[in-house]
Amino acid sequence: MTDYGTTAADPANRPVQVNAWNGWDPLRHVVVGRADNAVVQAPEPAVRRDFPDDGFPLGTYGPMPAEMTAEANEQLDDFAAMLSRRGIRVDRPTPVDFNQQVGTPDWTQDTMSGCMPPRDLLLTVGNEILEATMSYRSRWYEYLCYRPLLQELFRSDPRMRWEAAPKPRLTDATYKPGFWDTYNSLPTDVQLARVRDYDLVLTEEEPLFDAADIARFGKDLFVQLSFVTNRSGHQWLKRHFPDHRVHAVTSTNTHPLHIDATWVPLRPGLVLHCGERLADAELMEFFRLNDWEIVEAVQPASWDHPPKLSYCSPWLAGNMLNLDQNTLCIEEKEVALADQLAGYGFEIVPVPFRAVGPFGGGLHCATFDIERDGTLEDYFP
Ligand code: ABU
Repeated sequence: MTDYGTTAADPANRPVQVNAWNGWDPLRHVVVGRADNAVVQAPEPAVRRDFPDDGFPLGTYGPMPAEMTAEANEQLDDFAAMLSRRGIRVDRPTPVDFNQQVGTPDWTQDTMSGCMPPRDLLLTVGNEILEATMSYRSRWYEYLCYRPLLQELFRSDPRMRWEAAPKPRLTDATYKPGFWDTYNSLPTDVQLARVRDYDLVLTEEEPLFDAADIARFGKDLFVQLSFVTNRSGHQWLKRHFPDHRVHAVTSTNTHPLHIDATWVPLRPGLVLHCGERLADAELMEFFRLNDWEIVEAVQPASWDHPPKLSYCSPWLAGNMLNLDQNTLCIEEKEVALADQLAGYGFEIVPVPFRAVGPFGGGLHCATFDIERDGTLEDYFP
C-alpha cells in the first residue's frame, strides 16, 4: 500500500451531514467507487465501444480482465485509505452482478456496466443528493449500487433531501439513428460545429444528464451539453434548482463527455481550463468579468494514457479531487500539472491512479462528495 505520510483519527464514525456547494470547500465525507464486476458493456444506441487491439472489437462485450480489475481496486482502496487517514469519512458503493441482462418494458440490454465512476450518477447540492437520469441503458440500474448508502444517509441525517431525476425511458426515440455510423469519421471542424450546435447522439425526447456534466461554483452551476447530457436535461436542472443560476455550456471537444476534465473549479477566483477544448466565449467572458483567473492546463504527461479499454481522454490529467482550497489530489504521473498548480500555492497530494482510468475516470470521477464545510455563496455577484 502506498504511504501518503499523513495520519488522522479514524473518521468512520463521523456523523452524517449532507452539505456541499462547490468543488473546493474542505472535504469531510466522500464516496469512492469500486471496480468490482465491471464489464465492457454490450452494444447499445447511446455509445459505441470498439477496442479491437484489446480483445473487445466492435460488438463484443464481457467482464473486464480480472487482473485489470484487481489493480484498479487496489488503487481505489489505497486512495480511500489515504483519505481516511486525512480524517475524511469514506463510504463505498455496493456492487451488483453487472454481467447480466437488464430491461424495462421498453428495451432489453445484455449487460450493465459497473459502479465506477460514482461522480456520473450522483450530485450533492447543499443538503440534497440528486440521482442523475443517465443516458446509457447499461447504466440505468446503476443507482442500485448506491441505494444502501443513500438509505443510510437518509436515516442518519434528518436534513438530507434525497431526490432522483425522472427515470428516462431510453426508447429508440431518445437516440439519433445511425449517429455512431458516421460521427467518428467526420472531419474535426464538422464534429466541432455539431458540438457547438448541440447536434449529437441524444435527441430531446426526454431530459437526460450525467451528474459529472455539472460543475458547482456555489450559486452558479455549469452544465455541459455532451454525449450524455441534452438541452432538456439542462432545462430540467434549471427548474429543479430555481435558486441557482444554471448555465448550459459547450467547448471545442469533439467528444464531450463530462465537464470535469475541461472546466475544473480550483478555489474562489481560480478555475482550470483544458485549453485544447476552448470553453465557449460566453463562459470565458462570464468568469473574466467577475475577475476569475483562468489557468490553462499544461499538456498531460502522456498521450497514450488512458490505456486499453478506456473511453476517457489523456486530459483526464485534470480530473482531480480538491481536499480544500489549498490541497489537490492529482494523479502521481501528472508531474507537470502538479508543478503548475503548486505554483499557485496548492499543496499537491500525488495519487497513483492510472489503473482506474479504464474503469471510467480519474480522481474526480471516482468520487462524489457528501460533505464539505461551507455555505452557499455567490462567486459571480
Ligand atoms: N469524466 C471523465 C472526463 C474525461 C475526459 O474529459 O477526457
